Amino acid sequence: MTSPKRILVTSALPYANGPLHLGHIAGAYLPADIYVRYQRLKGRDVLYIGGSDEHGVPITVTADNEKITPQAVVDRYHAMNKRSFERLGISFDQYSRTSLPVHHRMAQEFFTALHDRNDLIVRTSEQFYSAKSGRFLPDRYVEGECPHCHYDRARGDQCDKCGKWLEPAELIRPKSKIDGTAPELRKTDHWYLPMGRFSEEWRRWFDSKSWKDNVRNYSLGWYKEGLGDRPITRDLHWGVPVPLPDAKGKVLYVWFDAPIGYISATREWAERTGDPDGWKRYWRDPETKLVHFIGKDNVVFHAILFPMMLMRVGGYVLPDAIPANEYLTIEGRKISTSQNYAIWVDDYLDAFPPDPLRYTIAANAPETKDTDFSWKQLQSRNNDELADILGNFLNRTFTFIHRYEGGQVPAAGVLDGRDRAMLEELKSAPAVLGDLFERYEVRAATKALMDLCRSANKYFNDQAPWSTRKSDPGKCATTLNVCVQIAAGLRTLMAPILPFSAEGLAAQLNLPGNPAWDAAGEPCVAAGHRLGEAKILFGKIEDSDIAPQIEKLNRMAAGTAPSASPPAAEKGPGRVTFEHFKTVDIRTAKVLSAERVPKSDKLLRLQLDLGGTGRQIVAGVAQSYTPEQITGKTILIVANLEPATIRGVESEGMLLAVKTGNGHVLVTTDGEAPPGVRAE
Ligand code: B3M
Ligand code: ZN
Repeated sequence: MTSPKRILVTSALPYANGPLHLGHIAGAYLPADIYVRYQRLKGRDVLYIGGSDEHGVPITVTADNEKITPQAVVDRYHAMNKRSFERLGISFDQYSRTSLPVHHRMAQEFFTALHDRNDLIVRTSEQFYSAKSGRFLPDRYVEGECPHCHYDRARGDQCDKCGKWLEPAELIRPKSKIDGTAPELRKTDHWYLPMGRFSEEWRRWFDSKSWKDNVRNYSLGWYKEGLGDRPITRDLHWGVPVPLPDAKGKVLYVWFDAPIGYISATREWAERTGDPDGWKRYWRDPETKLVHFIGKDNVVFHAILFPMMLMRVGGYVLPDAIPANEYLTIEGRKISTSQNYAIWVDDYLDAFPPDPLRYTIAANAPETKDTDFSWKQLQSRNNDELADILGNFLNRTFTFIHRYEGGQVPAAGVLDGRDRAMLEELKSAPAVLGDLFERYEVRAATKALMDLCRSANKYFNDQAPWSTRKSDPGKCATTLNVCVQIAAGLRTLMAPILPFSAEGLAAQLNLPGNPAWDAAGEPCVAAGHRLGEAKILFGKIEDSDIAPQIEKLNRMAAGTAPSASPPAAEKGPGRVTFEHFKTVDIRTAKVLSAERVPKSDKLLRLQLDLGGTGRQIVAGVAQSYTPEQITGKTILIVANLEPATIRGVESEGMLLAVKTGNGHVLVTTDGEAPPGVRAE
């Protein structure tokens, strides 16, 4: 494979309209980050671009719902998502945003270039207009009766009940969602990209490349339907203004401006790094390899619309690969933000370190079909693979050397066949893994990495240094030396997928500095080298750690969980109505007896008096209260929580406690209160 002169990698720009969930990560971010980290280790000139998509109707809808400005919405979620990516180790060179002036200018330049070459056409259509609010109403701002199934809350563009696509004018008794009035239809002008006109030019380019099946199929599906004329402007107040004098109140369609965001972000990066023209190298030199990482719902925009825009404006590189992923489901269900069913990245990271998630998703990436994430799977991938294979191998090696060799790497003697086979396997690993990364096959690369760890662990077992230490000290020294060479190789080979652990490993190896991919297969640690302190790299994930997460998902599935919102510290869980609050049954309860739940250091099983009736609950306060300390107290519980089985023990309710720096403090009543009384 000839290597490209430089690589420009993009990940889809997430709407700054809500927090990130695991579906986002599996689709467009983790695979891209792994690819980029690998290319950096290869020493390639690679630039990784991302940012927030800050335009589009969903953002104005959120703003209207919360009665804040669209700018406030995007400011909040841009900051939040940028931070979530950092916490997860998604290593953008630039994380930009499309509300920046540099982006508005860039998007307007594109529109003007197409307009000046007569590549756009103007059309008049009818659109709903609210006289009361003095504005045009985008399709999803209008609701009415579906002409097909008579569902009474169909939107202007689609009926959610029967799924049919609608024209706004087809709705029966339409109503504005903003002001409740009956909107009128008004004539309005829009600019269209006549995609049909350019479709053969596009097709020739498309056929000259090799694409993933899903990219090929979605794109050709669109193409065969006829590309037609697509409007690229909208009547909206939020977005990039159309740069024409007769286009007041009109903005560019979000899917026109958003991909240009990749270019503006590169410009922002170039300016920030003191090389204002540097973006041109990446976008205008045909020797750049451009790779778009996206989810499957974004295929046609990246494979057809954006390349066509780039072709017509001219002078830009076109994508070389679009490794689009399928969807990740969670515990067998589709992720849905509108139905509040998801695992939020920040919620995960508040409870667990980033690498186990990166590893689990990478090992099960939805590359060719939808795949499922479950908490049990995270637990077993972490415990059975990261901890018991990789972690175990490293830990055995290091503790052995610290205990018996004073922390210094012993010299290797004569290698036997087993040693040589192991070193051969290490030697071929950079090319094996590298080929898979080059082909965007993260799943297979992750498996190959763990297979190497498995071999290493087995090698340690087979060579049994604990017994050769006495019977054949030379052989023992050789084994340990080989193990350290493998550990040093692993530190580089695992870095794309497990960057945080790779850093931890580098410290334990006492090997600072930037490793090089191609050298990872060669022994590089000198005899006598002093190791750093040995530490456990991967802690175990207990049942009691994932139980609350599973419970949270069950509540989401049952529709009883609070909806997604910024972390409590930033915003609080949001407001509830009094009616809603009244559905939560908070009661006093007296603790009659308590005992520890076997094999758990966090859980207590409590028997409660609820004013004449008994109740059993399981509470995670065992690290702050002994059974003796909690018995006799009057506490507050949520009495109507869905029952759950925690560690095999039935729990019918949840005790209220606050988390402090060093444990939990129970919420109790100020003064005497009988058990079983409802809080109000
Ligand atoms: N914001 C859609 C999405 O988040 C859109 C991607 C833009 S990529 C230029 O799925
Ligand atoms: Zn319908």
